[in-house]
Amino acid sequence: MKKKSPKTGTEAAIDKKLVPQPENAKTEKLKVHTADSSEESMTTNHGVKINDDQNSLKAGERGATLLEDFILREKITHFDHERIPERIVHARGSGAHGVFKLYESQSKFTKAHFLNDTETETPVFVRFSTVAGSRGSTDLARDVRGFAVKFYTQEGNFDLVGNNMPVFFIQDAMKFPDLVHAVKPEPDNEIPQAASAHDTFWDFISMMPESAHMIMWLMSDRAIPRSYRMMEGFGVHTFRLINDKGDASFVKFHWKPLLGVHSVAWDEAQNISGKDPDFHRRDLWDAIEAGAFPEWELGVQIVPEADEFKFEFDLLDPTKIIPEELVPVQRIGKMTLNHNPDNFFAETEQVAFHVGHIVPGIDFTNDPLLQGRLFSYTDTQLIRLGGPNFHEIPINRPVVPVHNNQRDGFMRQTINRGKTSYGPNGLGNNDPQQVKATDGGFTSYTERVDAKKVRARSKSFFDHFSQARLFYNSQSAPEKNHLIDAFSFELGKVKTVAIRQRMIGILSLIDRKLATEVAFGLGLVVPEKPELPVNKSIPADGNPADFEPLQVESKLKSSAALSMANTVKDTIKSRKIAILAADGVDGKSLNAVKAALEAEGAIAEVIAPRLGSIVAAGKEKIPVDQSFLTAASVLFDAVYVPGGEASVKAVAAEANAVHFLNEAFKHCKAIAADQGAKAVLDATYFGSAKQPGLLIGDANKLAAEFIAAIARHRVWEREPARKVPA
Ligand code: HDE
Repeated sequence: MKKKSPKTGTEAAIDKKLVPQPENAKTEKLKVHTADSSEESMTTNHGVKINDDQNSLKAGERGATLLEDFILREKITHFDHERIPERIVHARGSGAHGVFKLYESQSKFTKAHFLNDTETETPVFVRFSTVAGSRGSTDLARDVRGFAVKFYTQEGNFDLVGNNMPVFFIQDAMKFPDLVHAVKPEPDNEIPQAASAHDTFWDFISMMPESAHMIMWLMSDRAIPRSYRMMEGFGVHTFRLINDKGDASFVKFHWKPLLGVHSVAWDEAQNISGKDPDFHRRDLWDAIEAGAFPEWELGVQIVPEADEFKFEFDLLDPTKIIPEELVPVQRIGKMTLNHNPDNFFAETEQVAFHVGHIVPGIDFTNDPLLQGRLFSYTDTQLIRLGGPNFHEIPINRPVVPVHNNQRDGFMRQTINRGKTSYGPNGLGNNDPQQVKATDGGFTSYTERVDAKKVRARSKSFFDHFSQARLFYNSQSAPEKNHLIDAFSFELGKVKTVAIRQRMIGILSLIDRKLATEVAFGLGLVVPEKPELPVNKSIPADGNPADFEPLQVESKLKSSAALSMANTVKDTIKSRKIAILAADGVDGKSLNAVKAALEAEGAIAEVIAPRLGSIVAAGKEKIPVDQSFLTAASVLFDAVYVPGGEASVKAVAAEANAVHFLNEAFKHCKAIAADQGAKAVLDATYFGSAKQPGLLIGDANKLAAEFIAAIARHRVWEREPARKVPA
């Protein structure tokens, strides 16, 4: 049930003094403006009460509008300036408020207060996003998902600005603009929107062997999540933890969703993009509104400093994971998202994340991608949010007071008092004062640096294929098939044959069978010895021989954590199940399954030929949630067809209902039908013969088996058997 508190996350946080208004500012506390608070007077932005908001000021009833109408001009001017530049990447997103609670103190590794104190609930704001598409693009693009978390800690804001994939395309920030230019719509015709399946992306990738590992993740089903609530999150880079003695450890951050990691099928994703491009947004919003709060556990992989060089790969290389078999992920706390934003623009659009927002006890490493990011995030906010005061926007404010000698600038909110805005000063008690490290003042890790200034990359970054292969070897059979299909689709959309051929070369260095399957679909052959295009991604004066990728054979042959098939959980909480019915439905058959599904926390919707209600065989009225016109199979996880002679006849004769079932079958969803509803199944292309995930029987006995089948997410083993495409 709805558990929403009347306050927004930001407002609640302000009330609890978690997000303070600027110190000394005369600004009023934010007021909750709700549609039913009818006593509010309408005013201009300068507080003048408005008498007529319906008509502009004219010279006579039928005359010209007068320039002196300051109320009209203020309103239109504000409207004209409503848009701000969208994020250059991650423009499309969705946010939510929540809390983080630690299980056990991590003081052995870090002095960060929020990772030491198990009593504190740290407020968080999370923004999920796609990367390539514009703000209005579909949620279901094949893409990486952003997973950015702002922790409002007692020592300032810590932002964990991660993705749902643990590695990245490139090793050096220098190449980021090239990568993004390549994946964005092509510059001559601005096609395609939110898609990597085009020439410029694969042209670039086929010449960047370092992206081999990441494109395996991108072509896997991880790139088309079922829900933001069912994605893992990763900090990607290796960071440092520092304890109160100054000892450092390396750390990789993980988010593990308690609902498991699940994806949709590619055909499903493309359909959802048309039927409900806001599918992920809606799913997150609805789940929170319904009180089915999404949860993730924060995991850490900790590597002692002494073990820095113990691995086959370089800890600083962002194209590598630390396999969980080598360093287990310890789950140290839980994040719960429990509050939708009140205003998308004020919160989700204006939130400004930055990998450089760290707190004492956490520090950076020299990962060259991370180092470049440390510059980019402030820089991008300056243009996007219009100036250096974006930290004063409520969603970005820390929960602790801010005092420093920074002043003025566009849209300054704080009204600083006094004469001094410099330090040291004698006129103002030398305030604000610096803080000793022992009292929480931030000090950087004193890493020893003794090096030549060079533009170069370490040889230890040159193994590009072994972890791509590890990923492939770790996938289940259906996951491997989906990878082959995804490469075939994406490269099939590439028009330049030479690019496809280069990609087949790269794939053959990862896995020959994968390359052969993809090449077959593209009408190409796998070269005996692929010619590596490395000479295109080296400096002008570089010797190609010095840049040959290393051919490393990983000792580890597969890693269980890399397959989503190993994350299936025993729950159908918040899953959506369609019930196809019409007048004359057997009410007992419908209600028994509906009640059983709802008892497990699922959402069961009755879909019928028209809205309103249907009349069951026993004459009771059953409310209809959606009609066949508005509902679509791709927006549900499973389907049930209850009995009742007239209903069964009507549903079997309804083309949209039969299509609904055909599609659900093709997308490997659990389907259940009452014994008396066989005729509906016989109208589909798959019929009523015994098949995995197709359950027919008495409604009361069916429910438990149906619930177990839905909890498995998809019946992927049915996939190869699909005959006629729905
Ligand atoms: Fe970002 N990235 N990024 N990125 N990134 C941005 O900052 C950038 C990278 C990530 O919901 C931008 O405020 C560079 C890796 C997320 O608001 C920009 C490089 C990872 C979000 C930027 C990277 C990310 C961003 C655009 C390579 C995963 C969305 C708007 C050196 C660990 C945050 C903005 C949100 C956003 C730059 C690579 C994650 C331009 C230069 C690796 C989740 O500053």
